[in-house]
Amino acid sequence: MKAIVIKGTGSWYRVEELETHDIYNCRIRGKMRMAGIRSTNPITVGDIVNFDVETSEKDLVGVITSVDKRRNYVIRRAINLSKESHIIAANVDMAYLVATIDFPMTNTEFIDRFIVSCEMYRVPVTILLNKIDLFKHEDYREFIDEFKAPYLAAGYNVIEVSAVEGTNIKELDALMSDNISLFAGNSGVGKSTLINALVPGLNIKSGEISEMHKTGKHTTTFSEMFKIGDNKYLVDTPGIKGFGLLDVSKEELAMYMPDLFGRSRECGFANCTHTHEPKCAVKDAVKSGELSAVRYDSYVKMASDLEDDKVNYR
Ligand SMILES: Nc1nc2c(ncn2[C@@H]2O[C@H](COP(=O)(O)OP(=O)(O)OP(=O)(O)O)[C@@H](O)[C@H]2O)c(=O)[nH]1
Ligand SMILES: [Mg+2]
Ligand SMILES: [Zn+2]
Repeated sequence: MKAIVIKGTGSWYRVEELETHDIYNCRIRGKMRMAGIRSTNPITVGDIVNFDVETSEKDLVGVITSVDKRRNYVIRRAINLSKESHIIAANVDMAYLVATIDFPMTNTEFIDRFIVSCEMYRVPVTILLNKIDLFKHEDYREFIDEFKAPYLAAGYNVIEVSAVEGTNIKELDALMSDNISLFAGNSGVGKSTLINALVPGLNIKSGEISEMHKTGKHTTTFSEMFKIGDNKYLVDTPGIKGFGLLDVSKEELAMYMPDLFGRSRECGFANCTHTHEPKCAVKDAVKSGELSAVRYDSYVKMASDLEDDKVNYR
């Protein structure tokens, strides 16, 4: 039988059978490893799995025997220096990166790392700028527009939303015709609150922001998929502190930043790394203001981290 994984806690997986839509609790048979991926979790939310039913008096239970090939996935280095990865979700139609300009403040390098990783595994990304209700005063407008500009220029959609006041929630809902929408970002940015706003009556747990540190408290602890229509799912994920890149070399990095890459064709050297070389069209574009210095700074930091491979996690 075939099912889609809707929650995984490491030892148990909650799956939905594809035809009957019955929910089964499954274990995995022995040690299962995905070919080529060293991961802390061999099976993730969004995976399509094959399973055998086991007889049980109470619940529907089963044993997962294999995982179908993934169309794409969102993956990050499990922790700094580790060669192991953590797969956040598989078969994702849109990754919504939830960011906030304050309470907590989302670091732009974190955003850029997340986007690069999504580009690598062909996951489309949209940025949601949440808690916009806190920044209504006109004094914030310029800052918000400056924050958004590099991403809009790179071709990403950036939507200002408020989960609390409902700003642009209808518009967001209209975009969710896709199969699986993932919500990711730092703890406390409002991923769970946004999902609650999109799905009235769902009432998943959301948490407070720490007064002291203006950061979230890691309220959501496991990724979980919520069905909101026929083949339409939202995935809530635990807040992530940093994002470590995997499987990308310094030479390849620019390929995954479309705004930079577009300029690199005019660089003087074919193998230009856009750092120390003369006649670099990327650096020229930053100087003239045509390319965002924020994105370029992230590129330089990521490239140097990839080089020494010591601190590739921010
Ligand atoms: N003012 C305001 N507060 C919000 C908004 N969205 C969420 N919050 C608040 O931010 C806090 C954290 O929200 P959560 O939804 O738990 O954040 P999360 O991203 O799911 O956090 P983790 O599960 O820890 O990763 C809660 O107190 C929410 O009420 C918003 O649009 N505006
Ligand atoms: Mg949450
Ligand atoms: Zn260059």
